[in-house]
Amino acid sequence: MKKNILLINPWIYDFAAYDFWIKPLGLLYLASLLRQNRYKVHFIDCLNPYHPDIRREKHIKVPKRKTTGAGKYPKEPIAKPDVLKGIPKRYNRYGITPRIFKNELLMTQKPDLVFITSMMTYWYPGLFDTIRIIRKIVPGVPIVLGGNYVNLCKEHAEEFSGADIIIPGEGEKIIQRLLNDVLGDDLQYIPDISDLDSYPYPAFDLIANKDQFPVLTSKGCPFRCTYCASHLLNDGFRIRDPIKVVDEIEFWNKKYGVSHFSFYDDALLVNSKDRVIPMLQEIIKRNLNCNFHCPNGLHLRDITEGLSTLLYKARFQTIRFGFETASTKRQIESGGKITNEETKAAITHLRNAGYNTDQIGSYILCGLPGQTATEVLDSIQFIKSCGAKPIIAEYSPIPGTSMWEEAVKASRYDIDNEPLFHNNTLLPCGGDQLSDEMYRELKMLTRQI
Ligand code: B12
Ligand code: SF4
Repeated sequence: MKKNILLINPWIYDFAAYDFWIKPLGLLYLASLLRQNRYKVHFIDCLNPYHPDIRREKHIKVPKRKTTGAGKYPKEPIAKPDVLKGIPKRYNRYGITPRIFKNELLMTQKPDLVFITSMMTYWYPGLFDTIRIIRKIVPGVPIVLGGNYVNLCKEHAEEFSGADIIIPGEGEKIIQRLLNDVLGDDLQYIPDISDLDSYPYPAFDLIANKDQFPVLTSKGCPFRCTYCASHLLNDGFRIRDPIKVVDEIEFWNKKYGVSHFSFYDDALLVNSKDRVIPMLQEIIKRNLNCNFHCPNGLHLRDITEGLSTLLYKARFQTIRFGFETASTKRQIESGGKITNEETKAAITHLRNAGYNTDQIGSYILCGLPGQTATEVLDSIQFIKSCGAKPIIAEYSPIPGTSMWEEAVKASRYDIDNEPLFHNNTLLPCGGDQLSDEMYRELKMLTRQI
């Protein structure tokens, strides 16, 4: 009989969470690989906003969703963890209710192994609750935990998560050894880590909400920005064949009629001549009836007149850039990924190609160690003057990044020992020069035309 692996996408517990095209892509890649190796997989998505039983939960408001696949999650208020008690904001569980989750577990055939993923480091309370419930309902089954929280806070996960096996890094790299150690199995198919096109497509059939699908055309990033963890999460910068990416998009479009796709790349536009340009040309040539979104910050430097026209023609509707700051000093010190002149030129190209202000969102980091409100204000005004929309991205300090030591010193919380304080909502590194009140004013300013 085939062995059975249960995959779980855990809850988010946070002050705020919005489904900005969030899907557990890494876990779905692993699901597909397991299937290719003849395992039976079952998936429970604690974040499924469309679970049919949600409507029966009288205390839960059924969330509004957009046709693009973004939207609100079902949510219910829960008690804050002790260390967050002083924060005057509601804390919520986002996703299905514990009752629905328990029912799902009870209805599932007893697995041989559980795989659970994790995303933000400060979302661990939802993850731990998920693990506790799995333990109770399916006792004696080994629970394997991976994903970003584990990659960035391995010791914390080992000490507190309650999982049996903690696996940092890309799952594809260790899956052979893991399944051999735990189940005594030898895999027949292992992808070549250096060739992303050797990976089977993610198991999107497992997700209920086939409203939009994420796409990866690469892993990693050639830059090393001081605040970013990309290099800690990926084994170098690797790219896919752009035509094979379009094959995948067309495949999902034909199979499920999915017409919205979001790119999860860290560096979608880098080396555009060999990657994104042929991809866009192919999308246009095939006349795919799809819309594309880039919620993750793109590199403005690579935007030219020609690339802007192609993006527009290929129906890239949501454009988000990682601009971060207009301070030349900080731009250089944090890695030099962009200058103000390049930003201005890129936005002009996009506007000339047909994009309006609202479609060109530019992330501005707020709450970096030592950052003043004036720096953020200047950045907002600069982006507005270029004709784009400023969007504040509150800084979340990440262990292992080069800015980490500085962040630990600047933070008003013990971020070194408590991942809950990495939460961007807390503006953990915002000091006297960027108080909560100043932050609110800045945020208001981004909304004014
Ligand atoms: C796409 C993305 C987003 C998307 C949503 C993606 C999602 N699925 O949720 C959007 C744009 C919404 C987003 C938002 C934010 N993000 Co983000 N995001 C990413 C990004 C670029 C990719 C994640 C991803 O899906 N990768 C692709 C898949 C294939 O990889 P994976 O899930 O990690 O899975 C692999 C391994 O982890 C492992 N694995 C995973 N699960 C399991 C399970 C088992 C059992 C095993 C063995 C292995 C395993 O194997 C998988 C396959 O190789 C990461 C950076 C990165 N490169 O990872 C940042 C990242 C996770 N985000 C980050 C941040 C800071 C944010 C924001 C706070 C930014 C801001 N200031 O606004 C917001 C917060 C969102 C919120 N509060 O709701 C930080 C993490 C911060 C933290 N403290 O944890 C990261 C690391 C980026 C960074 N700056 O360094 N993000
Ligand atoms: S360019 Fe973007 S993804 Fe790359 S290191 Fe800098 S912030 Fe991270």
